[in-house]
Amino acid sequence: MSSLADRIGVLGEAGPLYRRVHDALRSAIENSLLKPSDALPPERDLAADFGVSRITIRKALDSLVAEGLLTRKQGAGTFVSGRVEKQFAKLTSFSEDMVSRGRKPRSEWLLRASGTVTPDESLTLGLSPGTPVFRFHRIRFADDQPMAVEYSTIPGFGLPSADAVVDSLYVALSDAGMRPARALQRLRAVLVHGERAKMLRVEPGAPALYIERRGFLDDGRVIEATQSWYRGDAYDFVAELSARA
Ligand code: 16G
Repeated sequence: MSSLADRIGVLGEAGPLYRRVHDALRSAIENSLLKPSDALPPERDLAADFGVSRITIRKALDSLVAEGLLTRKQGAGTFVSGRVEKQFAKLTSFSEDMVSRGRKPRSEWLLRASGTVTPDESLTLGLSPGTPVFRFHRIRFADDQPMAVEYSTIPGFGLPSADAVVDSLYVALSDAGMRPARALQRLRAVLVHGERAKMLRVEPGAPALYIERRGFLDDGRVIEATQSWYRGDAYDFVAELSARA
């Protein structure tokens, strides 16, 4: 099999050597020559293949790790991290986000059930305690990589039944004429432990983004309350900011 350096071709001619290796690997990732979760060859092989020193390779990899394109796993090596960029201002679903990036969305069900509003939820959803709701707890995957653990609560009036949600919650809500028209979102950095770390396939204590979304219908009713724990190494939120008020 041809080496990675062979497949990448010649390095650029301008700038420091480590930068040229960095740029070559970066475009290999951008052009899907290297795919999410792919392991990179060991540093000494890369050095031999590119005809540069190991220090140069190490420096190039360090900067790609700092940019979030590569991830180092202790004892296992260096991998393409498969980050996904999310436009923060767009009200899209997980499935849509993944498909638009050429990834295949998939979910593992933890819970799909009907119940009634808890006192805590009644504030978030603006419903009286005891009102019927549906609960959907899922591990969300892009291809075979776990991206998020997500707990959604939908008021009973939003869906015909819990089984209405098959692959995408937003498809089921659209079918019922209940897709949120706008949403409020709050996020913060957290560390994940225990079961949640296991489900995301990260080390206990790894960083994650905790996001709460409250989705509203045009008439102002809350149609969705979702808590998500996104893997810190898998998601980039991009927001467009304007200086105009
Ligand atoms: C996203 C939303 C979540 C929504 C889900 C629906 C964020 C932070 N959260 O994960 O609120 O319930 O998409 O996805 O973007 P689905 O239609 O693929 O089930």
